[in-house]
Amino acid sequence: MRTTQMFIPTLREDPGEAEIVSHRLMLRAGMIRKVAAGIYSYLPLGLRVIRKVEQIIREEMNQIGAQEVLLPMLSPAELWKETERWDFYGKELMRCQDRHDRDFCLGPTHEEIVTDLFRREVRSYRQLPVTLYQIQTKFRDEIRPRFGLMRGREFIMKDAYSFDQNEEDAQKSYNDMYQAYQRIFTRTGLHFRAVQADTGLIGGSSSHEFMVLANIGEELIVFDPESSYAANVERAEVVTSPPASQDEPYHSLKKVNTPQTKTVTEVCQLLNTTADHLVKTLLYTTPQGSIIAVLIRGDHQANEIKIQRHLGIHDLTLADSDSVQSVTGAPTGFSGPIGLKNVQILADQAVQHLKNYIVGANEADNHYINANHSRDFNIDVVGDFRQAEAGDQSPHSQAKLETARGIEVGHVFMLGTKYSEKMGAKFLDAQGEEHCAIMGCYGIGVGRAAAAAIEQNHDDRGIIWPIPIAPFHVHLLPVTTSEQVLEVTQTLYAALEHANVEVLLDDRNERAGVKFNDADLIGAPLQVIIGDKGLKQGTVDLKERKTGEITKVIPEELVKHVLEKLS
Ligand code: 9G3
Repeated sequence: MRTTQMFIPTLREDPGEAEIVSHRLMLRAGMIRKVAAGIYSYLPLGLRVIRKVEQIIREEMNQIGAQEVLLPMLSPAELWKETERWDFYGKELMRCQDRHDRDFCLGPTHEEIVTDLFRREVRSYRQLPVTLYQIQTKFRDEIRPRFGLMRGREFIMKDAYSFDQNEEDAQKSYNDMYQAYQRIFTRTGLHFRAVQADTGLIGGSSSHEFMVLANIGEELIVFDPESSYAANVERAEVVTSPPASQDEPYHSLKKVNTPQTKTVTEVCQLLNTTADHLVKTLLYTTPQGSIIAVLIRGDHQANEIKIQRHLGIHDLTLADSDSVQSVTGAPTGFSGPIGLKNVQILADQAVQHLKNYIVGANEADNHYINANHSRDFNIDVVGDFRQAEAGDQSPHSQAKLETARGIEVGHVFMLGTKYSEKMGAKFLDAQGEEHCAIMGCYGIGVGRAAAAAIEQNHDDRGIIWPIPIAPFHVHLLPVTTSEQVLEVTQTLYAALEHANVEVLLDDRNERAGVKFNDADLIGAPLQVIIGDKGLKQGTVDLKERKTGEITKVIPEELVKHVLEKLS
């Protein structure tokens, strides 16, 4: 391709709205443009990368016998009502009506559609197993779309669904997919790790997330440096250590004045103690409008996913200040479990082992010291409600867990019969008996994988594409318009194309510096610089984008060198 024939609107300046490297560089390199919040157009260069990622995915999906389909972008409400997800998902599910006032949503995922397809078409165990996949644009009306393709509202997903006749086969489908994902992310050149993940409210037994390790990652993972154990913090189970001071006597409850202390740190400073002697009382509003309290040790972080999973609900939100005031009679920052009426009290297991701790007094500017559960108030449920953190005991070895940040680019779920039961997706076995199909579902964020590749492969000049997903392999850069330069450029361009090398020829009438800057920004793994000085010696410069290393080669041998470097 020639630059003059291609729509590559590069930007010299950093776009202000871009908070992360991949977003900034995709905008600057002319790969994407924003249309509305979380909604982007893919320009030619961006689309080439997307297509490369998709191609790798297709090859690996086909390899394990998954078959490509294309399901509709609009889903009829009826199917979502069958699984009760029409009401379960709130505003994130983008709803609309057709001209007959029939309800639809923009497909955020396709379990309902594919399960409906299965129940209509599959009768017999002889038609199993079947795994269907698609690469399609999804829509989720995220509250805070940001980071470009990383968290868009409209995004390209590869989603796959497996149907099996028994657990054993279903596990095989899951494992095949897991292995395919390993190959896909390895082939795309990403540095990633598969971690145990939360199955959320979807339920089911196994789930793994494929995390690209990067500091801007929104997911926190914990891993055991001495075993293969790695898990999303949301899922990571917390192993409780036995209580330290069992025989400390109970002291009497005492209210103390703690003016202007709203944070754990401030209270601890004032009372001259440490956060592990304090218990936070977090008040949450359930979707039904009731308030629950969750007690968490002061130095621990609540894990809302774990709390939601325990309650079997989805939309748990921290209570607003009005609700806090009406339930506790005090402003936020002074909530406590003592005297709370009609509020279910959950406590993290670490709280169970505490004695004589500090809690809010449900009164402005006051806390209690020497609070003790059972004596001063009752806990309704004890459970694992906190986030795992670095330094926690590994559940799989004697080691302490470490944390890392990751970008979730893939997710595999064992679904079991959750959808097939609700929707009646059944088949007949060899004895003529009916069974629900056992399902798995599997997703890859295509645009997110491309963005993640940039997060891991860039420098301060621009993108450094891994070869398998680079929009072009070679960027040809003639630096003058002399006859000799133009002639050699033409010959090399033709020779590279002939050798099936994907080459971008910067044929613009621009200064060398402008071309170099754009080439480094766009990030083709190889650059070929053709200048008069070199040609006098009979050579052109073959430059590696990643290392900056330059090899002087004679034009006749350029293709050979390029092919060597690309292989
Ligand atoms: C919704 C909305 C948002 C959602 C979902 C449904 C996440 C939803 C989970 C999944 C599970 C798997 C197939 C590919 C692999 C992942 N956000 N999930 O189901 F209606 Cl608004 O998507 N789906």
